[in-house]
Amino acid sequence: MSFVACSTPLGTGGIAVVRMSGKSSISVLKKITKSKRVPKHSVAKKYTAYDSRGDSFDNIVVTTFFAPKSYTGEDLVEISCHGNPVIVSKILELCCLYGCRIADPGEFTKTAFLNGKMDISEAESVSDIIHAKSIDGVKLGAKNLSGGLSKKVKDVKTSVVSCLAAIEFNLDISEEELQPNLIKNSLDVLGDLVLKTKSAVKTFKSSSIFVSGASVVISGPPNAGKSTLFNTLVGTNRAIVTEIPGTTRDVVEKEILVNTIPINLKDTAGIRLSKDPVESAGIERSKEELNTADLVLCLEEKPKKPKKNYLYIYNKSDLGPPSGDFDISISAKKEKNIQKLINMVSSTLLDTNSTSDIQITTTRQLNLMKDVLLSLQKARVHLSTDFSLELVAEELSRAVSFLDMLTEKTTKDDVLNVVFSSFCVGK
Ligand SMILES: Nc1nc2c(ncn2[C@@H]2O[C@H](COP(=O)(O)OP(=O)(O)OP(=O)(O)O)[C@@H](O)[C@H]2O)c(=O)[nH]1
Ligand SMILES: [Mg+2]
Repeated sequence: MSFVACSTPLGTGGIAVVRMSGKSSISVLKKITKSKRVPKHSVAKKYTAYDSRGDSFDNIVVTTFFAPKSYTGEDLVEISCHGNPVIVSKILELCCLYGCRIADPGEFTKTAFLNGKMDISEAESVSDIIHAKSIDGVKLGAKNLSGGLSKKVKDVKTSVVSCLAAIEFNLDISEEELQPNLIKNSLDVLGDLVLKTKSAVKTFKSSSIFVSGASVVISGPPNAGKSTLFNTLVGTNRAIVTEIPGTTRDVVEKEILVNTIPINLKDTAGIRLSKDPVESAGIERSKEELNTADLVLCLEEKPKKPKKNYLYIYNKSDLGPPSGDFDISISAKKEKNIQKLINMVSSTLLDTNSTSDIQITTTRQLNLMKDVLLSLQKARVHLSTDFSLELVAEELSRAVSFLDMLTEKTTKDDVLNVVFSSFCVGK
């Protein structure tokens, strides 16, 4: 059965686009437009839309794509109507009346995947392109959509397969007759692959930050200047600043770009023992935020055991120099050293050492890449310690199947559900 959805956000706008995919799409279009002609492939054409009583209600522009040369690989109709939710609802209602059903979230892309128009990693990158919170995240999605990730993963797979072939060729041969340099050559190849896979795993943090953004929490004792720093970084007087300790209660958030990195900056209540139930509730919220933060801007002295994702900041430097150990000294009020702080934030978040030509963006890809790494590491251990070629071959085959899962053309239903459930209806 054909399916239909509005592909643009619901609400009022200049135009809205309704998409329909499946065998009956063209006949449904003909009924709505009272047209007898078959439309041309990939050509936009003006029509009048009629309701079931025969009353015209909108002028629409329709682009039709015939199977298999469409996004979904099926007949696909894109109706651009005026962007009034009432018109959109009417068109959806008519499509359903004439034989369509409403699409599930991500069903257009899922259908494209099932029809072999893209592999699973390319389908995932469609979601990245739509949801990325920075232009770098969009660019990464676009690169992976045009096969960037798939190609690199296939290169890794080719190396693993040729290593596996050499090992299997030597499986039934006695130790003395093994191909010369088999162990050494295989160890070299595996060493390279382990490094490559390790750096791919490391890219997840920065890639996913570009796509989904990072949570950066400002914390510290009351009156330290957290809200002042928040306002300075955000560029507006968003949070209330007073000289009274315990001013901030609720978490105040704002999405901003820091050196092109999308971050969700959060100002929190100063942490102290308080008898005031409202302040205590705010302090509890501060603590919850600290547990899930990617980075904490802590307006406190560095403890003996500094935390990895904390930057320890000395504020109010305009009043005098710091006496303890801090990562940086600033004045939030006088805007001193703020650019230096911004640079520290971006380099800490992005971990500039993690560069790789394989850039993964989803936790599904991350877990598979970690499985590949583990199998390669185990293969390397067997090859260098117990020389068990059977076990090496087993681990390499496992690595190949994990690599396949990264870019598969056909995938199990449960994986499909995970991938496409994050999509919006109409994509
Ligand atoms: N001189 C100086 N004063 C500052 C600076 N930053 C903040 N202050 C002052 O310190 C006081 C407290 O600032 P806030 O930003 O409200 O402090 P806070 O950490 O958010 O406080 P709570 O919300 O109560 O936890 C205000 O009077 C600010 O004007 C600074 O860099 N220099
Ligand atoms: Mg405050």
